[in-house]
Amino acid sequence: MKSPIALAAIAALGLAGLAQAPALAQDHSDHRAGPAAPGVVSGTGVIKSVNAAGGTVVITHDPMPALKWPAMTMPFKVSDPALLKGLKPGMKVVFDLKDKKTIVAIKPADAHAGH
Ligand SMILES: [Cu+2]
Repeated sequence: MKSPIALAAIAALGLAGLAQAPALAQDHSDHRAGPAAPGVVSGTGVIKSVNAAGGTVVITHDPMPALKWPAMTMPFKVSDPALLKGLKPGMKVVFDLKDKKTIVAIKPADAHAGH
């Protein structure tokens, strides 16, 4: 007959194994493709047109896996029309998009652009 101590040890191991599963699941739920700011994801694309007065910009953006968006051409609002200063059609840009609709940061993707 097995000792009560051995049975307790086996039970404890079993519980430890069960307790680990949710902990691992939690780690994965914390994974995020985008940056830390809530609701903001980064994207890249090419500017099609700029409407500085209206505070909008049309971008042919690359796929954005964080939003499950394929590549497409679409208009975006910018949080501040000043963000559009110096941007021209044909420019490759990187941008931060908040709540899937408002660009809060945008700049040429080429670090040497504008030099
Ligand atoms: Cu889009």
